[in-house]
Amino acid sequence: MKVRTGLVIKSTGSRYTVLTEDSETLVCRIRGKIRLDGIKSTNPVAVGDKVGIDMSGDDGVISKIFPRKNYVIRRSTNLSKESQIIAANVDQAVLIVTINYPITTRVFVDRFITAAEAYQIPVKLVFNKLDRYDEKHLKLLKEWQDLYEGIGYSTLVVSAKEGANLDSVKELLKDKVSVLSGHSGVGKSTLINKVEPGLDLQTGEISEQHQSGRHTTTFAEMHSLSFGGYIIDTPGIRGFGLIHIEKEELYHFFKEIFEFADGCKFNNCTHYNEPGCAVKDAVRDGDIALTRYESYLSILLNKDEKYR
Ligand SMILES: Nc1nc2c(ncn2[C@@H]2O[C@H](COP(=O)(O)OP(=O)(O)O)[C@@H](O)[C@H]2O)c(=O)[nH]1
Ligand SMILES: [Mg+2]
Ligand SMILES: [Zn+2]
Repeated sequence: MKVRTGLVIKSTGSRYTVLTEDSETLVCRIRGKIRLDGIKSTNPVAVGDKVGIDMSGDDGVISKIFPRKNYVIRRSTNLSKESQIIAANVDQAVLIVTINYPITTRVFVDRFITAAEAYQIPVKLVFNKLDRYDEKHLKLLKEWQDLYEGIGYSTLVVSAKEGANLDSVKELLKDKVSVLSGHSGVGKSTLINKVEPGLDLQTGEISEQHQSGRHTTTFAEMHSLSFGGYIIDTPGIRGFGLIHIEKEELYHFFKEIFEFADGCKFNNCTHYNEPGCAVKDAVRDGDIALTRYESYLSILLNKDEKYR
């Protein structure tokens, strides 16, 4: 029996497009149930997976998933408790942020960062729509950049529409597997098209609303970049789900909070209402940004369960 290996670049739930080692594109099925990493998931194979394909029949059949470096998962939108693997073997998570048109909230950004930290995937922030900002927005933009750069996240400011700073985006993406996320309308597709014109992704459609409906499942697709690397576009997926993080562990994924937590009186401090909390002291002294602490509390106390 002939066995080949390849990279899953597209998944529709029942059919998987695999780019083989010799650069052939095959549409494959899965045989039976493949379970991996003990995850109960609606899709055992995800974009980014390296797989073994059994070529004995007419179709290629995925018979093996190679161990994953990491994976991104989210809760299903349907009522079942199953989760969906969005992508595997990701090198970095790029969040497209707009100060306005539409507004991206701090909590959204911080939730994204927290999840990426938990997945051990490096985060990069790309602020888009520079061309639309007035003085007030530019001031906010500077504040956001200073805050996140200060914590250790690199940022870029671009205008996908006007083509400003696209070289830096290319440099960021070159030779890496990047998951691109951000609210609907922030310009993900526009940016990808500008960086890789051959892709010709749909823009300006409010298709995400439709796609994230209760009964539809969305699947990521991986696009190969001519200058090296891959982008994983995640239509309908606004952020990462925040699952598998214990409350006591949450602060590990807020880098600057983690640094101060050593000084807390109790070693199981959740930095909420415990006495002798060095984190709260640091917030009061301005050493930890209030917005970051608010995001931390909002996740800790599960204030916005509705978030997806
Ligand atoms: N002014 C301005 N508009 C942009 C920019 N990037 C994208 N847009 C517009 O924002 C809308 C949503 O863009 P799209 O790429 O579809 O966003 P997506 O939902 O994140 O994929 C479209 O009308 C784009 O033309 C930008 O840099 N400046
Ligand atoms: Mg889009
Ligand atoms: Zn504390």
